[in-house]
Amino acid sequence: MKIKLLITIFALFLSMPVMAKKFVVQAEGMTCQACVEMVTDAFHEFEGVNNVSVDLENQTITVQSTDETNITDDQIIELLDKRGYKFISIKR
Ligand SMILES: [Cu+2]
Repeated sequence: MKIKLLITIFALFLSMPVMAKKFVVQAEGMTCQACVEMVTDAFHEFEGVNNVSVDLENQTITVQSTDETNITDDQIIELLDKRGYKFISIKR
């Protein structure tokens, strides 16, 4: 049955993990869980962002997004600066 095959292919397609790109931001000034939440929420404002993880010990923010090209370095610098954190570098 052709339709059954099509449905199977479609179901497989849907179950594939979303192709995600990621970048890692090195920052300074994040000290507690409130900082983690603030930074996490801020990055989630960008379209396509599906995961943000903050490592307080290493002062890194790892952002996974379906399209990380729509988030510029300047936007990230501003995002951190506005909230009192310092941008150090970014690895894309
Ligand atoms: Cu804090």
